[in-house]
Amino acid sequence: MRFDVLTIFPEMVLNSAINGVTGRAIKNGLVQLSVWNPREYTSDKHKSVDDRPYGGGPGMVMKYQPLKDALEGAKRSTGAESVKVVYLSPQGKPITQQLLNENAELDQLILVAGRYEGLDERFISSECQEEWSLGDFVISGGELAALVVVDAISRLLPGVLGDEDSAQQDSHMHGLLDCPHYTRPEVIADKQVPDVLLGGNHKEIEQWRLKQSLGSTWLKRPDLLLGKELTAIEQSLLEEFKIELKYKKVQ
Ligand code: 9WO
Repeated sequence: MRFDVLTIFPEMVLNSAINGVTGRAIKNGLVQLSVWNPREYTSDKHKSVDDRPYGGGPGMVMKYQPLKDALEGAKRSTGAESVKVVYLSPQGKPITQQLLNENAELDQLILVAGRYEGLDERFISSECQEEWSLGDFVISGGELAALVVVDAISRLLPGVLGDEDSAQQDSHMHGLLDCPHYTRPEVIADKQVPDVLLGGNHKEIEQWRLKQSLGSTWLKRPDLLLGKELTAIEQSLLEEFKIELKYKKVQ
C-alpha cells in the first residue's frame, strides 16, 4: 500500500515512520511512504503557504494553491485514476478499528496534514473525500494524526506483522479490550501470575483470556458491549468474571 502525506513538515513524518513496524514494512517494500511539501509548490519569493483569514481574527489559514499543486504532484506520481484524499482534523469522522480495516484494502491513500488554524475551506470541499479525527481534542497539526493512520493501517497489511504478533489478536480487533499480560518474574510485590497461565493448558488459557477481555471491557468501556452481540459462551464467561470479581472484593 502507498501513503502520500501532504505536509509542510515532511521530516517530521519521515523521521518518525522509519521506526518500528512501519519502518520495517517500508524496508520490506510492503508500504511506500512519500511526502509532498506545499512550500515547494509556491511561486512567491517568501514561499508563503499561509495567509490571513477573511473576516479577520487571530492565526493564519493554509492557502489553496500550494496545497492543490502539491496534491496534483502526489496524484501525477502514481497515475491512478481515483485516489481517496483524507484530511485529518478534529472536525472529522472518529477513527475506529473498523474504519482502518476498511481502508487497509486500498492501494493508495493521500493524507492531508494541516497546520495553523486550518485549510482554506475550498480545498477541503473540492479535493478531500473524507475528514478523519483521532478524537475530540486539538493538536498543533495533522502530522501526528497522519502518522497514526499510517501505523495503524500498515500493521493490518499482509506480511507486515509476523504470525506471532498477528493483528488478529490485537485489542479492539474483535470489538473487545485486550486481556492482561504477564512476563517473568512469577511474583512481584506479592502479586502472583494467574495459575492458569502457568499450567500450559492452551484451551483453558484461551478461555481465561476471553473472560478477562470481556470483563475488562465491561469494567472500563461498557459502551463497547452495547453494540455487540455476545455468544452464549461469552455471556457465561462474563457472568463468571462478575462473580469472581465480587468474590475478590469480599476477600
Ligand atoms: C487552531 C486554533 C487556534 C485558535 C483557535 C482555534 C483553533 N483551531 C485550531 C485548529 O483546529 N487547528 C488545526 C490544527 C488545523 C488543522 C490541523 N490541525 C489539527 C489537526 N489539530 N488537531 C488535529 C487533529 C487531527 C486528527 N485528530 C485530532 C486532531
